[in-house]
Amino acid sequence: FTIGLVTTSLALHAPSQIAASVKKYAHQAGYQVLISMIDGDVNQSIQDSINELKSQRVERVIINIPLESAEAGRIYENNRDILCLFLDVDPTSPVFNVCFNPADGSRASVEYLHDLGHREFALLAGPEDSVSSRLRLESWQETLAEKGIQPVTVIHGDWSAKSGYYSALQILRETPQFTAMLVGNDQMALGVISALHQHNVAIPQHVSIIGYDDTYDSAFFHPALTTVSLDLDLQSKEAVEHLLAENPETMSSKILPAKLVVRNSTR
Ligand code: IPT
Repeated sequence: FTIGLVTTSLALHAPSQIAASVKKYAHQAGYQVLISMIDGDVNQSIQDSINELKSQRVERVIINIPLESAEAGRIYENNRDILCLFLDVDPTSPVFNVCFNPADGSRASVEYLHDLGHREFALLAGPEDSVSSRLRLESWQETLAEKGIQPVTVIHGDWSAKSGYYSALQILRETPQFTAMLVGNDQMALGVISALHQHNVAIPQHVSIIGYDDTYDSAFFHPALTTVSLDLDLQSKEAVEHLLAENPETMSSKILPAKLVVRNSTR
């Protein structure tokens, strides 16, 4: 038996960790995994990938591509002959999904920094076309607004360390009056740390940083990164289990919690 995984770029840490875990749990259940990676024009290529998997007799597919609910619904409608489970949609979307709560960890990050006395926040979100990036950003902004705080700046990277590096340089140049930075993922946070070190901005003495993901490397950044931990291995396990359930039609979606892990990049 074979299940399919349609995934966004495996050059990114989180999706590659998910792919490794999906393989592991599928193998344990006696299934092979066919992986189709999409990097570029998402809308056409997802259907191409699904068609390719169908031609190899794959009937159950995990989709780890950021999709707004309407797009995900369209993919579901156009592929009623197979079972699609989504990993990167709004968890309240009606499509079958296993996703993280986008609000709990984001809210906890703001609360934690606010309790430490921070009032000047720079926000470095992920790409504008990613639903998870958008939901994390909205939750940061909502929590800050409840405290009467307007962020010093909001900018978008592309999830890569390189974009984190250049975004941090831009923020230092244009709006240097921040004491805390919320970053949409750990890879961008890695680039931010590098840029701040180069400009002799001490972390956490001058600036506190919180990332998002807690991928395997994040505890070994310098300083060890405070971040919102997503249990990607658990997400993959739940996804494989749900997808292979006896009667998947009766299976409901599942929302997984995300929690703040405090290390040395905040104070
Ligand atoms: C999400 C990661 O948090 C982010 O770092 C980036 O890798 C992104 O995936 C790529 O799409 S995790 C996803 C399951 C919401």
